[in-house]
Amino acid sequence: MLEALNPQPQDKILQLIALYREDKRTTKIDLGVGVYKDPTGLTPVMRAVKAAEKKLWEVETTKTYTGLAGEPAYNSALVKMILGETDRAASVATPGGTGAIRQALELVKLATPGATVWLSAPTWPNHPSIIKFLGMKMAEYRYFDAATCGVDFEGMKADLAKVAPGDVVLLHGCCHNPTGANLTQAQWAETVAILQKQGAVPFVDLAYQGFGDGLEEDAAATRLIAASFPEVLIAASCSKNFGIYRERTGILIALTSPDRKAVVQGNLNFLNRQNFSFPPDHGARLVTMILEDEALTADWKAELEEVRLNMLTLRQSLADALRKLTNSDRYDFVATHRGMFSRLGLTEAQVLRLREEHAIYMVGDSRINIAGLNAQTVPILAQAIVAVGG
Ligand code: PLP
Ligand code: TYF
Repeated sequence: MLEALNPQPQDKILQLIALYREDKRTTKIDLGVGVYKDPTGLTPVMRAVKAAEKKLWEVETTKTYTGLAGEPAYNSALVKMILGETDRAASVATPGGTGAIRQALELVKLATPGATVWLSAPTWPNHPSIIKFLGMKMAEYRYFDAATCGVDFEGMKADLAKVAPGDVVLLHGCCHNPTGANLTQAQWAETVAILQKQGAVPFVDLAYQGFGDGLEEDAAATRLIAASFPEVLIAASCSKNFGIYRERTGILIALTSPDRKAVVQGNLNFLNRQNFSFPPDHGARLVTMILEDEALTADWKAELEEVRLNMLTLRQSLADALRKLTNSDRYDFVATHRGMFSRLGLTEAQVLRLREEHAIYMVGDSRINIAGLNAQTVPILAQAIVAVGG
């Protein structure tokens, strides 16, 4: 049986981690995988997470199974953090944001097997990979303007006008991965109007709430969408904003009408059961403990804000360094982009030269993880970009 298996394509982002590890040069710089790193290069356990873990050890009395949808307290705390008060949300805890995306797509397949899922071009590589794996139909809408490294909003609008009723449109709620280019509030409003006109079902991937303009600000587009459509899917991740990557903590929210909520919830529970029975609880429990405790919430928010501002400072200093070295404003977009990533607009050959000649690792499409930089490496990167003709 197993001899019938063929090799599977590897994730380019994860491949880069292995290449970086093998590199013996001590000057190497890792701007690959999207993991937050502090100025010393560490991905720290957040203070509030540590405190919650300590408390959990003291108060936890059982590790018996949780419910199929996870612990209700987790779901309601996270739904509130993302959407504010709502009575339209069916939800299940999932293994990370990826688990939520997978379950959302399976839900779409259950409900409307023929629907096309629209993705931004480009998007996070796991989106098309999972859609293809599930045998679903897929289409792309233009998103990134290579000339300006901003959003190609005219192209996006033209493509979204071709969406058929009932099609699912996947939108990055904030901090677009891999480009870092994001819609303005006014552009979100226009996008919503087009999708309403087309009869589309929005599917929001929210993996970086708190990494862009702030915890509330980064939820604004998701909240606008929630208020504008009868049905919305939201796949959210706690990996980044709580720094609990390996605990696999996410949530899938399906907004629906009150009379459909019980059936939708039942289908979400059903999908969890088919795939893994009960969702992981440790990370979800930590998140709940933080969000239910005023002091822990305040400390977590303060640290998340430090993280966000550190990335903004790095953005500004990289943009400044490139402005000086190129004597032009063509890299100013680095400072306007938001989240962990910026696509720099370099060619694959330039990205390869950066790796081979300068030991600087970024994804092949010239996406950099801003948090991989620090005050010392910003000028090194800027000089290397110019040296390879960027
Ligand atoms: N969606 C996007 C756009 C991401 O970049 C990520 C990765 O961090 C995820 C979803 C899911 O992350 P995780 O499964 O680690 O929670
Ligand atoms: O885009 C990134 O770098 C993060 C981390 O299969 C990641 O989202 C990358 C690949 C992957 C899972 C997570």
